[in-house]
Amino acid sequence: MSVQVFVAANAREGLARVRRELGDDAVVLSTRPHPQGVELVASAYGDLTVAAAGEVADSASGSRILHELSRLRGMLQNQLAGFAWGAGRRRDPVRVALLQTLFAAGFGSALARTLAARLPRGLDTDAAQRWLRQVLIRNLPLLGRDADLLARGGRYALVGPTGSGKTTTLAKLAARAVDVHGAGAVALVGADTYRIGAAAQLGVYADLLDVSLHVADDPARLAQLLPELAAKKLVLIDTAGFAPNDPRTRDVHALDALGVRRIVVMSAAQQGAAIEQAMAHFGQGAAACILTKLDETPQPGAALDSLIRHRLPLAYLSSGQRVPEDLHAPNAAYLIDRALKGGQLATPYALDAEDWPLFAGVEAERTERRAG
Ligand SMILES: Nc1nc2c(ncn2[C@@H]2O[C@H](COP(=O)(O)OP(=O)(O)OP(=O)(O)O)[C@@H](O)[C@H]2O)c(=O)[nH]1
Ligand SMILES: [Mg+2]
Repeated sequence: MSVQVFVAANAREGLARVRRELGDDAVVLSTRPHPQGVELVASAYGDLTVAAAGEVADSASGSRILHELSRLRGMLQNQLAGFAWGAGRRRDPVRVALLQTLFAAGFGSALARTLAARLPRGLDTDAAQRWLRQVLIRNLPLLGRDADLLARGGRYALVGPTGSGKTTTLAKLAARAVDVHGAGAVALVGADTYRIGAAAQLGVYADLLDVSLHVADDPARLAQLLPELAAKKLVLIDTAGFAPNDPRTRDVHALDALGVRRIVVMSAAQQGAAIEQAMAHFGQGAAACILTKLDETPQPGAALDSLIRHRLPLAYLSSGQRVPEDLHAPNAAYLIDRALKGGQLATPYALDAEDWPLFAGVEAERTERRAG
């Protein structure tokens, strides 16, 4: 086993040298203060394995030693990551505060890192937070007034995960369209023939609004139906909700071939990973997104993050169950302010001061490794 001693100005630099010379899997056996900074005793991981196999007759105790070493290695790496975080915070406190703001508000690390890397130099903390707010507002894609789907009309299918609010949102859109174009210009099509009660739910709205209602069990029937509805200014198609990885999501993409534009209906109350998965399945090639359940969402950061990264324009917001009242045109400043404010909520999921060094220290280590 070749054990080497490294002396460096600080722990982060020492760890970087250990990795450079002994590889990413190197095990740091001990650290202690040194007049020139810090002394690290380290060994390449492979050497350890060989030594353990050759020197330790009892394989059970050998594996215990390896296990113990690996535990120590984890502890030390966490500590070093903490040092790295401390150093990073001292060196660039404004950038670190910006990352903290984004993570706390539920934005993902990909967007947070991209924004932190573009933060102009020389800003103080307040100016950086103002810059962040402006950048987020500017980058949140909204459907422009000229592209308003109700004013322009067309054929739209509302797609998205189960229970995201597709049918309720469709009713809200239909009610508004009736106000603008009259009941005779609007048609509803039920393509949800999977869920019991789906057709009845749509039928209630069609009766209330006095608009025509049609049923299309499959894409072939929809292809026949659409020419019959050519005179309608707006045709709204209610689709069945699927889990994003359900093979039936193929039906959603069959709509494109019929010239039907997709509107993704997404609950902002879902966790980021679920939003991302749904966006990957329903969002590609979609015309717009409608975010629902804003009223049930203390932290809409993850949903906004997804729209920003996928460049999918937001057409409307839904913030309640009432038809048609709870549908609103989106306002980027309002949404971003809500998201940033959501980051200040004290929830059991918020990282507290002691968690940050570990979390962000690992981030700093990773960034440094990539840069090196
Ligand atoms: N709080 C709140 N509830 C909403 C909102 N939009 C819809 N809902 C409720 O969410 C539930 C599901 O709404 P639906 O419109 O049936 O959802 P869906 O996407 O059509 O559901 P499936 O067809 O089963 O996939 C209903 O109880 C709605 O009233 C909203 O913005 N806020
Ligand atoms: Mg539905």
